[in-house]
Amino acid sequence: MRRLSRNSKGYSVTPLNIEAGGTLSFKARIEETAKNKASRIVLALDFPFQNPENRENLLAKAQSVLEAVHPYICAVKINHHLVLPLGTFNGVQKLISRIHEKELPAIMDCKANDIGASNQVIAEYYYAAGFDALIANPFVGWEEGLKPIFDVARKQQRGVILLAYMSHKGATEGYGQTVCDAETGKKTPQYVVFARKALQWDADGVVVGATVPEKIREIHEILGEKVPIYSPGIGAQGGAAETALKAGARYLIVGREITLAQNPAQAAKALAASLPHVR
Ligand code: BMP
Repeated sequence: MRRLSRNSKGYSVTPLNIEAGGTLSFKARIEETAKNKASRIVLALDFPFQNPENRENLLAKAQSVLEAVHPYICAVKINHHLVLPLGTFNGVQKLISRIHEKELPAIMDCKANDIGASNQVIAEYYYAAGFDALIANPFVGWEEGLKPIFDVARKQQRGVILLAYMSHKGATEGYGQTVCDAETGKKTPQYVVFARKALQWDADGVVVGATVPEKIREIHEILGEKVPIYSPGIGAQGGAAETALKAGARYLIVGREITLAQNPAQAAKALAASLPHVR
C-alpha cells in the first residue's frame, strides 16, 4: 500500500511507496521495483524540440509512450526536454502522477550544479513536484555544494544520483582528467575521485556512460553493490546494453531507442527480454 498525498490540482506530491514513517531509501525502492517489473530499464522520456505552442501534443505524446512502455521499465527519468516546455508544476507533475500510478519512481535529470543555497531550492522544488530522486554533479563539491541537496533528500526520503563519467566524447576533458592531490602529489583519475565520494556521501547511484564500459568496470570495483551504476548511452550514442551490464551497470537509461521507435512498446519489450534477469 502506498500513500499518495495530492496537491490542490490533484497531483501526487509524495514519492513512490513512502508509507507514513516508512524508511525505505530510494536505492531500495528502485531495486524493489526492478525486481517486481523484471526490468532494469530506466526510460529517458525525451523528445526532440517542438514548437512550444504544441505543448499539449508533447504532453500527450509523453503520456502515450509511458502508457505503452510501463510494463517493461523500472523507472522514468525526465530531463529538460519536458520540464522546459511543459513546466514543472503545470505539466510535468501530471506525468509524475501517471508514473506513480504505474508504481514506478520518477527521476529528475537536472544535473544540479550550483552553490548550496541554490541547489537546495532546486531540490526542494523538484521533490515538491513529486520526483523521487534527482541527478547532481559532484564537481561542485560537498560543503556549500551538494550537502544541502543530500540534507533535503534524506529528510524527505528521496534519492540523489551523482554523475561519475558521462557518455559523450568530451567527458574525457572533465571526468577523465587526472587530478593531483595538493598535499601528497598522488595522481588519481577524476572519475575515481567521484566514485569514492559517492560511497562517502552515501549516494543512491552514479551515472557512468555505456559508451565507456571500461570505466563502468573500474567504478564498479570501487562501489561494489553499495552504490548502483546507472548507464546511459545505449543505442543512439553507440553503447551496448549487455556490455554495460556485464561491466557492472545495474540500470540502463534508455531514451531515443524507445521514445523514437516506431513502436515504443515493442522496442522496450524486446530490449527488456534480451537482458539477463534482474539479480
Ligand atoms: P538517449 O538514450 O536518447 O541517448 O538518452 C540518454 C539520456 O540520458 C538523455 O536524457 C541524456 O541527457 C542522459 N544522459 C546521457 O545520455 N549521458 C550521460 O552521461 C548522462 C545523462 O544524464
